[in-house]
Amino acid sequence: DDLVMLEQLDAPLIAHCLQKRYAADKIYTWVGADHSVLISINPFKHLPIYGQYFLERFAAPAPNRDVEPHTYALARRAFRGMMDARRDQAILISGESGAGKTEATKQCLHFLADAAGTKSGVEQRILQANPILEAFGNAKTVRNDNSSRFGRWMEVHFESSGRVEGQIAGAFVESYLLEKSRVVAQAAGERSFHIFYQLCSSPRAAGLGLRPASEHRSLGRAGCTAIRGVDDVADFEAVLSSLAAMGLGDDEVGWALRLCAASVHLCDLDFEPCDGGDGSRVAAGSATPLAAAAECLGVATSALSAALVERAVVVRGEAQRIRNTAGKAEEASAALAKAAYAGLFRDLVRRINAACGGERGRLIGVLDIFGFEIFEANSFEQLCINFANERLQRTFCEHTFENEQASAAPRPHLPAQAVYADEGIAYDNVPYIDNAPVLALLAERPFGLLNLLDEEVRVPQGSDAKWLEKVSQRHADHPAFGAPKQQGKARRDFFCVRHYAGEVRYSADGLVEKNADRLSRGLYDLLSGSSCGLTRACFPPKDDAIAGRVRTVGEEWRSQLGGLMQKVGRMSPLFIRCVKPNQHKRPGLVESKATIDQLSCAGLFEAVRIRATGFPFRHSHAEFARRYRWIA
Ligand code: AOV
Ligand code: MG
Repeated sequence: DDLVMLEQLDAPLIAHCLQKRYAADKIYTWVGADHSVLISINPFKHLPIYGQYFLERFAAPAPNRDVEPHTYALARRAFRGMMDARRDQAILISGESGAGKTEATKQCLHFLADAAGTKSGVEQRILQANPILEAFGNAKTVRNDNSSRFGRWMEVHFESSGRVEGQIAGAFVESYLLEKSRVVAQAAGERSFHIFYQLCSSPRAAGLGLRPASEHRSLGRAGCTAIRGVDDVADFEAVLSSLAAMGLGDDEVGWALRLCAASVHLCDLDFEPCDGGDGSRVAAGSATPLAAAAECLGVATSALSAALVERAVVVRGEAQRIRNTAGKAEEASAALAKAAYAGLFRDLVRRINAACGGERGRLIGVLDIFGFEIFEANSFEQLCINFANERLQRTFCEHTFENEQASAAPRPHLPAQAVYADEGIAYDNVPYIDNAPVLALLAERPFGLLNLLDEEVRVPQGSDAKWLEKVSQRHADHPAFGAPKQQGKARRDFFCVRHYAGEVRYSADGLVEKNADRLSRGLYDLLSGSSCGLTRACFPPKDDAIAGRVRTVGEEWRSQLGGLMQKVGRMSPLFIRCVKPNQHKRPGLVESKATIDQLSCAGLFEAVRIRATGFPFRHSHAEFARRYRWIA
């Protein structure tokens, strides 16, 4: 059950052991006796190891027996750590797309809700938040039928004193980087967010002017509207009941669905050039979606079409309106669709927090972030996602290698070697791969790729090509950077980053625009002038006076992630390292090379060795005496 117990600690043996366990349906394995690192290998089938019986079994493990590896066991360890050591705990879940992070998150939350439930039922609401987040934030990708297209940090707060000590007090969820471009278009074989297909297959569709998903451009063009084994109709019912549980009334649910429908209609609009091509208008054939979109947004049809075919600019201090070409009008329409949906998502998260409220006492946080991604075409989204995974990997390194080899209680100021030397223990340092250089390449001020991309948003006439030129010069010799190569006549807009989990080829095309994420003032004002109060509340009127420097998407994300990592740094971390055994979502199949690559990229082989050679428990004499004196 624990890799550290192996007699030999070489990579092939470790991999062999995991493979054998997997074949016997033992998908979980500990790394180290302190049970703070758990490996999970996606079974791609339902295993009878969850649910009430197992929740109870893991909540009260038999005395004098080693605890079996399980997500429940790790969650219990977090709970005990919080109660006994009185320290906040962070469960950090990582792994590539489709490896099982979201499932592990749900299992941990389920355990906590069950182990520390209350009479108020707040733990039920916390669990009910999940169907909503998944419907609005998950989608089918080629990697995963239920891929999280946003990152989330979920805090469960516990009462820290009195008779109710240890009971759940509330929860808080923060969401990151919703991939809103998916609202408009998807890669072949992928879907937009689940909610759209659920809505289109429900009786409510007709009332919103929606037809079957395949007939809408933003839902059907990628050639995939149904997922095998997924019942959109039933899932929709679950979402509706979860929304009700969060306290949304019928009018609010109706509003949320109208915003979804508006996004769909906006993407169905066609524009045709007029007046010699300088201007454009909504094509005659698009009258129906135009009217439907306007109605769903609560704005006049004429106001909507005007906001799409014209934009306001300030020339020499004077506001002027210039006309959009058909192409620009289409972009405006897509931008509006994305903004409406993103505003809705933000609002739903806010409502979930209001319903689960109660930030007090101690907490256990669970981080379920989009996994490391390598697609055919990698863009801004992947750059941000992979950056986050690098940061997470860094935290793992710090915790496992540097803390192990460096400081640890009771003498945090001393490197571990010094402690070992002091105690007369012989110890060899284990070398490991440090991903600090990649992180520096991506985001070290002032010349990191993302930092320079922010600059490019601000300089006049900034462009993808100029940015690429700059970074290629600046980082030509960086070991983790691959500058674009001329390939025949092909455009040189690709560059490579050697991430800890593999080399990724990114396209520079569109990076600046995606980072800027500008919604024109006219479109924003359209939303904030909606006749629907709920929409207005999502897009409060902007005051020109306070509209200062706008943050880029990358900056916002880095600051969120930085804040999170700081918070996590003050907590005791626990890690679930999810592994995807094959790319075909098939049970029982382990593709050795890819699996070993994941283990090795995640630094797990070194982690096993370090934990076996090191001494993870380092109590002070006083602590030891307090804890174990009763034995004597
Ligand atoms: P992810 O969260 O790591 O990917 P998920 O947790 O969504 O991956 O898992 C992908 C799929 O694998 C699930 O929908 C299940 O079908 C299956 N699966 C995962 N864990 C288990 C388990 N313990 N038991 C049974 N089936 C499982 V992404 O969100 O794409 O990075 O962005
Ligand atoms: Mg996920």
